[in-house]
Amino acid sequence: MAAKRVSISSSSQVKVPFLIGVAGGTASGKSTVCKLIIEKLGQAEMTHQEKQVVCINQDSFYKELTPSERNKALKGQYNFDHPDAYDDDVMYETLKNILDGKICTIPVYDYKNYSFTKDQQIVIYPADVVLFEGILIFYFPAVRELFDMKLFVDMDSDVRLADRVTKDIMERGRDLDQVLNFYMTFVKPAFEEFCLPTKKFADIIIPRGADNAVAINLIVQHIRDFLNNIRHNENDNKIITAHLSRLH
Ligand code: UZR
Ligand code: MG
Repeated sequence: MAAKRVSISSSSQVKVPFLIGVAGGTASGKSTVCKLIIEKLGQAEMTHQEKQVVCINQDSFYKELTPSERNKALKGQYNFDHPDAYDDDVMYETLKNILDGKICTIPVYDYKNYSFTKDQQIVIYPADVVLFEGILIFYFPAVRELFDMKLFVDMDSDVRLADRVTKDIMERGRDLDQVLNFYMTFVKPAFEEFCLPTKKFADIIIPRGADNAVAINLIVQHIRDFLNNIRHNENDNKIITAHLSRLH
């Protein structure tokens, strides 16, 4: 971690972002927590290049389905909540590239078609803070080690199921039978087996998710301190550079 901070203040000006992982069960409020953090930092209205804080989703790292897996998915028989559904190598490589200050392109997942959206990619420009959210982001050890800060959004499972039903029907084009079947067969068992045990890796657990204004404000203050520190370092750099150029 110390080595990463040094390169922020180096004169090469490579941005080494502060990487925050936001995990939690389905419909726990991960995306809303990320949105609130970004809004409270005053980042929501900025363009991608101006943004100091960006958010990416683990959905972008689903493995492409084979035709037979796609058929299974259509019949509600494919487990999207299992770690094997994700390409953790690509996830790791992408986060490494982001941490190296490289511009990255990330595919957009389309829940209605169980595939990636054609001709649409998100471009991630070097940012000061990157939020990475998803159900299993603390599951893969190599990925887990990349985070500077790990948050786990903890929400009552009845509330999560209720929200998941609404979300799947309204946004993901599913019907009630399909949603409940998916939930009981895959989502709930996988949460208990793979997601919940990763709570122990979190630095901060946020009870009641997005409703917990105190926790979110504390996290936002921590990010602000981090960003202010970067600005200080950048200013120090400019002063040192000015001094040096005067000496020459
Ligand atoms: P969040 N998921 C789908 O419903 N359809 C897909 O094509 C891909 C993923 C679900 C997945 C998981 N489970 O529970 C959820 N299923 O997306 C994670 N079935 O997303 O954390 O936003 O709820
Ligand atoms: Mg979400």
